[in-house]
Amino acid sequence: MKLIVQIPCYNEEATLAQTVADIPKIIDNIDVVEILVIDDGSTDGTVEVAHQAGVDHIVSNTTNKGLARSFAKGIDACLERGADIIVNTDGDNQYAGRSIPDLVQPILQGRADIVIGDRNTDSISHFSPSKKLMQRMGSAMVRNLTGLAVGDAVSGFRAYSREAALGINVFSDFSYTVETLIQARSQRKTVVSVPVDTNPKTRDSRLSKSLLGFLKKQSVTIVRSFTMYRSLRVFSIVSLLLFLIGVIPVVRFLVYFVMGDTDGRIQSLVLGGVFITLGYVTFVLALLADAIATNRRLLEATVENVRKLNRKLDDPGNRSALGDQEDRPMAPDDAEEVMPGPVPVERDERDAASARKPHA
Ligand SMILES: Nc1nc2c(ncn2[C@@H]2O[C@H](COP(=O)(O)OP(=O)(O)O)[C@@H](O)[C@H]2O)c(=O)[nH]1
Ligand SMILES: [Mg+2]
Repeated sequence: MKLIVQIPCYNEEATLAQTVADIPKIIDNIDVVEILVIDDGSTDGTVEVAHQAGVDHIVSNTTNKGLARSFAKGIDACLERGADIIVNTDGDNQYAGRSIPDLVQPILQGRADIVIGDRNTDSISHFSPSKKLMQRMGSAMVRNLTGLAVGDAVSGFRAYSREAALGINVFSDFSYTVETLIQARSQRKTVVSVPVDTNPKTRDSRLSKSLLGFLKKQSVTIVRSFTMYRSLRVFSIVSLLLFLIGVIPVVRFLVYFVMGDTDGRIQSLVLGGVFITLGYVTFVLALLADAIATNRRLLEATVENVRKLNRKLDDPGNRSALGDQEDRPMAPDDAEEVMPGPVPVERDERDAASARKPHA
């Protein structure tokens, strides 16, 4: 059982060494603990510090690409390096490394696919009352929308089983934390929360500088994720609201009409007609969006399977099972015999992946 702890870092030279030092190297029921740093185009000495700290792998973005993309790149790199469990933590040593064994426990016990480290934000003394309120509101919103029992939805301290990691697709530039939870719900993954410790503050949060900015960005992520994963429900609700708004003036018109008074009531009819038409169009949109979402689920399942096949081909044992087949160009007919499905593409991707050398 291999655990890889990934640390997305953007200019974290001051705190990275301590973060790495705090990660336990021996954990019950885990054979190997490795550390992977994702350098997000840092301009300070982050990479040197990572080397000195003895991390096992470093992957780098050429320029700063933001946390969400760095997170996704890290997950891919960990899978490529054979991780059975992946833990994500911050480079500012915000989360206590000693809580990692608790975080992976539910996955080791087969009780969870994803484990979220709950910081109990109310008890953190350096969080301002507005930040605490923001965290509470954000988590309550995600709980209500997804039905997942998570106390700290925006916590970056998480553990993913290999199976859950294979299903991750991050699209938003800002918050992968909320997006991956909504996705996990749609993929019927089991998400559990465990209490974790945090360290004293080392620096101000760079991601949530202002309350309003944070709320705005989180709201956009939530709305985008919901229209993507729960499109039928979202658009149907909007359609029903428009329809009901339209019915009121139309009924008003009809009542007056039956009473024989149509003078000046035609506006109600026009207004009602417009809203009812909009409601109908939105309902058609709901059906279309649902059809697209079904395709999306199929694509996600395909991507997950392609990733699994890639990892299988990365395994030297499986490679030797393929024999010398893999050393010679594979004709499409041969490909069919070795493994049904998209084998030629798999080989291309696998070769491209193995050509990429880890920096460590
Ligand atoms: N702010 C910021 N953090 C990044 C970026 N890329 C990677 N990170 C890392 O993301 C983690 C979370 O950032 P942090 O400022 O601690 O956010 P917070 O914990 O949500 O308050 C840290 O380990 C950063 O080094 C980026 O472009 N901007
Ligand atoms: Mg942090």
